[in-house]
Amino acid sequence: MADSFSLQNVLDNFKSCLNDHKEVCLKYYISGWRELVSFMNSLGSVFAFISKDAVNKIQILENFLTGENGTHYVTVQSMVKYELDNELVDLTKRGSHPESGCRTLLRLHRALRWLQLFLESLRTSTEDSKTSVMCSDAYNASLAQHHPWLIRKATGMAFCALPGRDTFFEVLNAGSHEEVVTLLGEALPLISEVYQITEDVSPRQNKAEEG
Ligand code: 1Q0
Repeated sequence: MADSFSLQNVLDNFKSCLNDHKEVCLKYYISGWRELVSFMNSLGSVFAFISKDAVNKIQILENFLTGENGTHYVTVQSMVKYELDNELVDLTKRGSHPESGCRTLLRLHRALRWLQLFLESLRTSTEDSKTSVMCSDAYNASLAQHHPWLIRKATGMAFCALPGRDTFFEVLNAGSHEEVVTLLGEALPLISEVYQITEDVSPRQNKAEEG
């Protein structure tokens, strides 16, 4: 993880994510998320409950990657195949494999959809756009449908604590507003491609989603 957040670091990780076979490398996927979490941490403690959950999920994937079966966890594709072939994915949370790579990845994958929507609206926003509105619109169109009422309420309150658009652009640490917009324009196709390739990985993965 870098010492301080920069949008460029996020971009670099998602750029490195896809290998020559268009497979998603878990190592860079994880690093990309770590960067994003470090950014979220800089926004204040009101986001701590989100950050904690994200770090927990990132850590689960990292433990698989560095664990004894790590060679199966190099790409999302190999992980899904390995876990499904070996019946390591539970259909219910109370099963014997509650924290499989597949279920953990799916939570982050849904969050990546939120990110994609949020960044796109940030990129096309105008001076009077509100980050909290952009953020919650993106959330309602993605993650919210998977979250219970309490989480939705807590998340909605956290969004209200987001800095305004100007400050937000500054914390992104990527130069002038124009430069940020350019960089967002470069980052978005990469994030979208990683999202889409993960989405297409396995029709069986969706069946395993609640496991
Ligand atoms: C900048 C504002 C950050 C807003 C983050 C939006 C996502 C809201 C997610 C709310 C999660 C609430 C905590 C608990 C959720 C879990 O119940 C849920 C399900 O897990 P489980 O094990 O119970 O089935 N977990 C999830 O859905 C995973 C959520 C992961 C969220 C990861 C968010 C990381 C955010 C990064 C900041 C991005 C900054 C954007 C701008 C950067 C520009 C490049």
